[in-house]
Amino acid sequence: MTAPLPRVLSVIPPMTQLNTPYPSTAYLTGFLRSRGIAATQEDLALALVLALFSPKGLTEVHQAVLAMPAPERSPLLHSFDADFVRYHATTERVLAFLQGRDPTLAHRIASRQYLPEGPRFASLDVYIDPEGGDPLAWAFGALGVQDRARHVATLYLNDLADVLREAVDPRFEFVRYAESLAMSQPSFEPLAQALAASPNLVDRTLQRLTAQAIQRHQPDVLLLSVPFPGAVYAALRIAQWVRAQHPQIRIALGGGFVNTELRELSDPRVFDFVDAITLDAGERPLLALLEHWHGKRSAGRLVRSFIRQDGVVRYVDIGEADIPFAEVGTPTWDGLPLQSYLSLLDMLNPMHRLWSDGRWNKLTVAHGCYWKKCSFCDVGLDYISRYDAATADTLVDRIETVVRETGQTGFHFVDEAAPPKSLKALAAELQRRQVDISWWGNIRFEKSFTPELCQQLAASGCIAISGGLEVASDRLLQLMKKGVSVDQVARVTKAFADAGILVHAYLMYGFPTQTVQDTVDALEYVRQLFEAGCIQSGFFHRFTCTVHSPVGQHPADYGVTLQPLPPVSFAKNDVAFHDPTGTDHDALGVALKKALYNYMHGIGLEQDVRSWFDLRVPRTTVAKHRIARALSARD
Ligand code: B12
Repeated sequence: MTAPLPRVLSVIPPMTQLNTPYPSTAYLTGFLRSRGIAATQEDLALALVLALFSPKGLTEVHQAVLAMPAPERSPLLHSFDADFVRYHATTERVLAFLQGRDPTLAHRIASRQYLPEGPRFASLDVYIDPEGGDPLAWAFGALGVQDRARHVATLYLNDLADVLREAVDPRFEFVRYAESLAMSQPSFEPLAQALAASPNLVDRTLQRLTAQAIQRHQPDVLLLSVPFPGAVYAALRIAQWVRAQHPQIRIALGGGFVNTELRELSDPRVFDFVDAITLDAGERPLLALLEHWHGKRSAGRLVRSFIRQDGVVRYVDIGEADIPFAEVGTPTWDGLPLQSYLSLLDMLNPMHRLWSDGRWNKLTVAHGCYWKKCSFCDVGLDYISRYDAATADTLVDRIETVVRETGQTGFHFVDEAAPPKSLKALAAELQRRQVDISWWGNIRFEKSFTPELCQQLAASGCIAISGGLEVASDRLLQLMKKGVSVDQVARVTKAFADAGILVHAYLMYGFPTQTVQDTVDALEYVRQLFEAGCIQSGFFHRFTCTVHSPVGQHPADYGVTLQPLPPVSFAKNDVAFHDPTGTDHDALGVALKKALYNYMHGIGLEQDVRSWFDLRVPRTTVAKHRIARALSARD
């Protein structure tokens, strides 16, 4: 008599994001169910925040504040204590409002007479209406009461998160938790020490939620998904508790952080917490693990999995092929509390809000990247290198299934770079089937995104697009093998903007050989792109060299030398480098971010870009109407 198939529970550990579930558990649960395996899922990231910010949770936080000697309490903690009754009385209503369950409360929240206001509300003081009118009218107009209230409620939650950080756990954030304990940490020691420490209020709350989840699902196998370094500590706290209370449950770890940083894992202590750690796409390794734990496959025949044998870490991979993308099944959000996600409004920018506001379904248009050449990217890793597309038919089938299941029609396509050909076919199939959705995603600003294609994508529901302009410099874009030019990016982004699609540009600074002049000129290009209405939002990332990227693999080709890494037994990803160009990117970065923040609020676009720099910089060499000329060339 064969043993029943295992019951599998997939968990998103704290912290990833609050407005919609990070999609990995939905993907894995959908895949396992398509193979007849009993699979369920839980989002303990959202559950933790809802518990800590509930009236009961805030009372526990308040007790932690009161336990601190008064002289040690900061003004924030004093004002929290003074306003505690108001916080306790309002938090449940605010969460319900941010979940969309009590929209009429918006009027009271927006009045700013209802909620206590802490230091985070100072951010509102920068807005002054020249006529002395409503300083926020530029953002919300006369009727935008829902969004105005959402912003006020978000500042209220940010104040409470600051209190939690000061009184309970400085490592806590809404989108990452104790990130530094894992991010590029060559040794497991920092994590081992943190996990050996006695649990604080956050840990105890997470334990309670884990116990309830285990009770609810009675799993045989627990899958912990860690997409980012900011989810590792909590994942191991969950594993620690499950291993102690339910040693029969098998525990596996996987996800973006693992796939990028744990490829040279050798510290056996990690397996005091988990039984197996898999690399890259999870479908195939998972089937192998489940068969192994079901006694149907030997450990020697696992797929891309780290296990511990005789106290030593072993990497096993018999090389079975991955499940084709067209056969990984349709993600399911079944089991996740879709009505409980919190739509926050932090940054007052129409594009930027998409990352924190709205319960978006998440899907992938194609596995991997069709370009996979950019010098700063992990082009050698499977999530980039293995390009595997599905037909538009399959994609729209998945979309229709997800809409039927969730009742919601918003989609964030999570591709590294969605291929224009697939997006064109997808748009045509959506229109042919008259499937109405709203969607946004990431692309390369390549020339095949013609004005006609952008119009068609808009007609198929595309509302926003993000893409990499990186350093706006043709020399550096060439060195990066990005395959685009500044003029081309201007024309493509304008085509999207003209089609009514919001455009966000990923910007970079600090790339090898980048000079001060390159930086000033790049900012001038960005200024002109905002001025011409090509882009509405952007984010300046400091270039980080990773060991898997072409820069990390062939530093000499980029004129830099890598700093030696200490011996690695745990995580390896970022690597420091020396660039003889000697540009002070730290100082320049401050100016770039300040300018961009203002440009995104429509401020300072007429100013000479040198005015943003606190240090002396040369005048730009970019002609005043360079972007305008590039656009007229298009016409
Ligand atoms: C979309 C995206 C974003 C979006 C949205 C993020 C979100 N919260 O949803 C934005 C732009 C906001 C973002 C931000 C960041 N991102 Co990002 N992001 C991505 C991207 C491109 C897709 C993520 C996704 O949805 N993938 C689809 C899911 C289904 O894939 P998956 O999680 O990998 O799951 C598969 C496998 O890993 C495996 N698996 C997953 N879990 C498990 C568990 C078990 C037990 C098993 C067996 C298998 C398994 O099976 C799954 C199905 O095949 C990935 C790269 C990628 N292509 O995956 C980077 C990526 C995850 N991001 C990364 C990083 C670093 C970040 C930031 C921390 C950057 C920063 N410094 O701010 C922030 C974090 C912000 C946050 N907390 O949200 C890194 C993480 C790697 C690392 N070093 O840890 C990645 C891998 C890219 C990279 N190499 O740099 N990101």
